[in-house]
Amino acid sequence: MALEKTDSAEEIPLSSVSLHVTCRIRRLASRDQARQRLLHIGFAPTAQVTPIRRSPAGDPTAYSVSGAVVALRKEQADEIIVTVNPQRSDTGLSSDDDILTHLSPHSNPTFFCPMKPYLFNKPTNCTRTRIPCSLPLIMGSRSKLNPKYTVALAGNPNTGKSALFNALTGLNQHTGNWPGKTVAVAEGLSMHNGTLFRLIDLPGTYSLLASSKEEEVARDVICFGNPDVTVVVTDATCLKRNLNLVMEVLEITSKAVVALNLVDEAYRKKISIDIRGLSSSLGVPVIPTVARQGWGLEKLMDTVQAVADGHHRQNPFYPTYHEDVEKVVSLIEPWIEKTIHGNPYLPPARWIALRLLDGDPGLIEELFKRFQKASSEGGMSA
Ligand SMILES: Nc1nc2c(ncn2[C@@H]2O[C@H](COP(=O)(O)OP(=O)(O)OP(=O)(O)O)[C@@H](O)[C@H]2O)c(=O)[nH]1
Ligand SMILES: [Mg+2]
Repeated sequence: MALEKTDSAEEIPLSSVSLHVTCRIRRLASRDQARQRLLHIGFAPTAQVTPIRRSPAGDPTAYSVSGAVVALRKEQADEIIVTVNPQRSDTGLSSDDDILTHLSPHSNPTFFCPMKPYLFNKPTNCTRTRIPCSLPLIMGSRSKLNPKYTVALAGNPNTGKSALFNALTGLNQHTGNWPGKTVAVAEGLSMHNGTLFRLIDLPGTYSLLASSKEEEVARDVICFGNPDVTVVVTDATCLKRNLNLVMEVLEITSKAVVALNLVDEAYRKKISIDIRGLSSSLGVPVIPTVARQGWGLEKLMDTVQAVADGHHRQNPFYPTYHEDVEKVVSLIEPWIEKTIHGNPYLPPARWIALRLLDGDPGLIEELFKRFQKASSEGGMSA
């Protein structure tokens, strides 16, 4: 059914919008986890969406949203309330300025990417040293070498985590099942400026509110693995949807670095990004990279090392929530603080308080297990 709307203010479900008609999301009718999931995959209020393909059976439909293509079932699209904007056509690019302006209301909303494309093909001066490839690397336990720092590579699916991991570790890597889960995770070693790093290539995740086994593994490493540095690998061509995970990670650890990957693609699509502004808004370093070419990796590892050594002043962005939420958090946070007693393998008390309010059953179960383990090992007060 072709949709011929002239009143752009009329709210309709996304499922009723015709193919190739661009619309803007007004609100989500779904609640709780279904709502969170839609937000995490880019269906956020104010985002532009274009239905681009429908399966022969009529369901699901592929949508271009926040610079990516995502398939939704009709019942999910029914819950997304949109208005059709007949003037604008979707370019497939995200309006990252919305979120960046939100992050820093005083920052300049014009964006620039200072790189020139020829730079991406230039070989970089490599100071990493190759390590003998016969190292027995199985989740660290049998490694004869003692890496000084553990670095987790996190990020949305397809942002180039494995490309980055391969470029940094070469053949010095091993893939094994994560303990207790049938999910393959690769880890490897990389020597940089004389310091040995253990890198973990995590499965892609949109959020720490995990909804698959892969996402649970990524969540467990970031939340409970106490990595020395978490590198969040983001896709510069659809930054907006990637920033959700960045902000979730910043709530857990200040020892984070953002790798702004795929800047070659962003340049090709004429997307410009104010990297310095982004870094100052997030309060952590943002390093542009082209993992496939190995471009920017020296600077990335220099920065990772500086953060791990504590030589980089981090001032991460912490979101504040509605005053009712903040009131409850302020009531339970001191109790949690007293209970976890600075245990490094448990996330900060504020984060735990917020997750208890979220009510994600999988995460609460995991937290409970960790609490029990930590208290049986004597790491917590009563
Ligand atoms: N143009 C370009 N392509 C890249 C870059 N980094 C990675 N890629 C490509 O992007 C695709 C996905 O890269 P992966 O490294 O597999 O992404 P990933 O984040 O590990 O993906 P998942 O593990 O599935 O979450 C591959 O085809 C890479 O070659 C980059 O900087 N520029
Ligand atoms: Mg990968």
